[in-house]
Amino acid sequence: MGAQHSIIASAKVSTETANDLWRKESAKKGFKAAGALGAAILFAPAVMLALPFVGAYEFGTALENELVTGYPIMDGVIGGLFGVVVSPIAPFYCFLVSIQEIFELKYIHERNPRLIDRNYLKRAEGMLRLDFSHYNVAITGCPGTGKSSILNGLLGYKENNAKAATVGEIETTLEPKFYRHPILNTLYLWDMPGVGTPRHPTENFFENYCLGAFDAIILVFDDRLMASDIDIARRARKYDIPVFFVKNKSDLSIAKKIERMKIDSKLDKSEQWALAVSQLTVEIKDTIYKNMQQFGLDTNHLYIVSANVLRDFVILVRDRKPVHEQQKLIHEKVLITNLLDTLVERKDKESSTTKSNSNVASVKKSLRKRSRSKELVLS
Ligand SMILES: Nc1nc2c(ncn2[C@@H]2O[C@H](COP(=O)(O)OP(=O)(O)O)[C@@H](O)[C@H]2O)c(=O)[nH]1
Ligand SMILES: [Mg+2]
Repeated sequence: MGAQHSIIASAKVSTETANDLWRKESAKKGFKAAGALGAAILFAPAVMLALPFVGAYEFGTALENELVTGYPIMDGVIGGLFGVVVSPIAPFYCFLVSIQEIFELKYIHERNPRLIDRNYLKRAEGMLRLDFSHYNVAITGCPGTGKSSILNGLLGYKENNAKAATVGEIETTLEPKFYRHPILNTLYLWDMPGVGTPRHPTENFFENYCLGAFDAIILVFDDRLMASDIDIARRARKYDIPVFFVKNKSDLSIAKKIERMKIDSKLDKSEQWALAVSQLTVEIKDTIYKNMQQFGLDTNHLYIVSANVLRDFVILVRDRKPVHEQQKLIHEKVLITNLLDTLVERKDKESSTTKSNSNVASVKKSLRKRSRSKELVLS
């Protein structure tokens, strides 16, 4: 971990955490709210004073057939009185309008899958050779968090397997590369370069690699969620791409906790493990889960895993061997199940809506070179 930190630091990797980003954005919002309040206080008296005159003018100058009383002067008086009656609510109205405008409340839950059009998909197809007849899942996150290890884990490959993605303490993945799943033939896992490095800055990452064209994104992180992770998750939400938040290296976190527990000799090994897992879960709830809530992200897709445990589990399933209790699974199994369920559901949804010419599914369909009907089944 120490060596890794020094390499990362020397490579000028972005170190802004989700907490830093939250503090920065909260401060900005605070300033904006103060501005909105100031504007409401400053301009409300002017609006209050103007309303009777505006009312009198609007009512008094109406077309003849729209006059209420038939006499412009009488209507003007009614309009003026109406202005007087509604003027007390002017400050509240001003405040609401400014708050809404400033915070852009209308756009908070914006989802716009139509951002992905034919050109976007064509770009993804041309640049990455994305094949839309398969399920494409991008594995992304900061450098060194274990993206390539998670990928190998999902494929059931040990590091020494010739087909495995390269794993290491330095930035090893410089260009996106896909790996076909050996059992689930329709599943392509993409090992993406680390986000937030000088070579791959956060701002352009999502668009440069057309992440909106993928079927799902696995966002891998270690101890902390970073600002770049939030950036990717927010953009993914806009494109309506499901994101799986994967806290990796849980084996290391647990080992550290057990080390601290050693004094308590009354607990046996599996009890110590269970206690450490519960402590880790509480920590994650207080930190990562909270970050996700703060930024309005889907907390249902937060998983605590170890790439090594994930790999061993996939190998057991592949070889049809029983999974023993010693396997020490946390969310490894549920991550796989939920990922596959989400992919299948998404494809089902897309194929049931292919009628509309402009939607993603029909564009993808038209770009497909060949169709396959193999089922995604992990027995
Ligand atoms: N103990 C442990 N080490 C891991 C785990 N995942 C990755 N690593 C190690 O973390 C380092 C970086 O892993 P890598 O997959 O290359 O990270 P990437 O840069 O995000 O692709 C390597 O030394 C891996 O062996 C894990 O779950 N547990
Ligand atoms: Mg890598």
